[in-house]
Amino acid sequence: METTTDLVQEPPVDPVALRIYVNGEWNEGRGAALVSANPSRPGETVAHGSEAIPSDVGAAMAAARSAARGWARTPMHERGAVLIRAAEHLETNTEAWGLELAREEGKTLAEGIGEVARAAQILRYYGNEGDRPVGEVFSSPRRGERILVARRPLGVVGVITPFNFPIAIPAWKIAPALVYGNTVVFKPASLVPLLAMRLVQALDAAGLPPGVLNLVFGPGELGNELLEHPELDGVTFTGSTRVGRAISGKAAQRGIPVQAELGGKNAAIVLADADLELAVEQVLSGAFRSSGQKCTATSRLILQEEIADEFLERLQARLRHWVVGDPVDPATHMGPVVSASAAEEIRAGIRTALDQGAKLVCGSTPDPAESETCQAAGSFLAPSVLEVPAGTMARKNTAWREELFGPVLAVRRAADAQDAFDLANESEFGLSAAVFTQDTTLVLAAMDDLDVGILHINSESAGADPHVPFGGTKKSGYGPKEQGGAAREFFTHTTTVYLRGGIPA
Ligand code: UN1
Repeated sequence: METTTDLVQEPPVDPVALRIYVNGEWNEGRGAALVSANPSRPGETVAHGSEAIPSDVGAAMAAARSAARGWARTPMHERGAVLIRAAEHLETNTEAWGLELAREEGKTLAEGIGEVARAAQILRYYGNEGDRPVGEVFSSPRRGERILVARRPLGVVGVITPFNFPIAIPAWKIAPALVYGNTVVFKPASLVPLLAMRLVQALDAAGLPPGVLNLVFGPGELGNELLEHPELDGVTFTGSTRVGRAISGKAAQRGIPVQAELGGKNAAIVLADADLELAVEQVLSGAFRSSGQKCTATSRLILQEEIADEFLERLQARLRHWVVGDPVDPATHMGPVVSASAAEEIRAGIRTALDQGAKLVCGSTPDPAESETCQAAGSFLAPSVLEVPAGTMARKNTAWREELFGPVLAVRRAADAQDAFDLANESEFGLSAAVFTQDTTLVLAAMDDLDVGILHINSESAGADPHVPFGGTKKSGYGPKEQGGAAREFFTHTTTVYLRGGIPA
């Protein structure tokens, strides 16, 4: 692995002022100070402002409620037109906001720019929803009658999002919420308020009526305030399984629908007949892009015994030239994780895994001073590969079992394809998996056997297109899936209409 020693010198950028957005107005928060810090450069502030206070949530909910009927009655094509205009704003600002994203979250500049472009693509996809079918028509057993299944919005929806895709995940929740006629109160992760504000600014500039979308910054308690608010009609969340389960429990108690997209412990399975060069490339990308901070990241690698040694050698050879450094340097493959405390937790996970018998193939030792990366302190980690030896303790190893949410890949060996699929299913999570093989019979077996919501054949475990369902099984999700037609299942409910003319048939 290589590290960039000198940080790229750029002109100093003034921190951006953060504002909350309630009922179409931008205001300073009245709560605690909120600082968006650059994880690559200790002490550098990307944006600052103040959190909202509980009464702002009340005001946001009231605004969302009073805007709800008018917005629901606005033709879907008009609602979509706002999203398309917002997409244009994102496209105009892709480079600038992509840079802000890299500075705020720590993913590389290319990934940051790619994410802003992806958010625009999501807005465009939902912006065209008015051109697609919106319900169903059934025949009736009675003369002179048709039965329609129409869709109606839920009403006021809470949107709670994580740090790791600061603009794409908000876009893929807010765009369907709005196009299907809901109004929204949005609480993003406090680590990435700037990109959340950029998305709301784009929608505001696109002409969204006041109250349809509201943005509040704040800690988990503010999320609770939102969840407990009597006007809330549904909540969509992406984040940890622990928080997601608590939110789902609260939503169930209140009897409101919940969509929770949670953790992953995604396996890449490399079978003996795979193209190893392709598989190495894809595993590297799946495991270490965005510093492994994706719910879809490859965090387990299952190698068929025959090719295991060769695969690990090739992986190590590539990692020797993997550049860890400032994400705005074009030479960098991997930036920091989102904060120094996140890095410390991941190091602790590596330490536990090693104590439990895992072997470090390459990467971060638990002690930053001994680590391979010269920037090991703070938020930087080396891409780390740990082999978990076979045995009764293997399934309990932390690196194999727990979502560490960092650049850590746990490896095990499998005797054959069936053994590999069984190992992949040996997880409480079921989000995505990747299988590398050229044998269609094995692909069909993988489709039958692997208990996941997303299966990649010969491509990395991460990635998602806006027009197809996204989400997992087991501990990885709860409630309807996201994206594509699946999003409609969550953001609308059906009204079955028995329709007759006014004159007896
Ligand atoms: C991707 O794999 O590109 O939180 C998207 C996450 C997921 C999104 C993954 N909801 O990482």
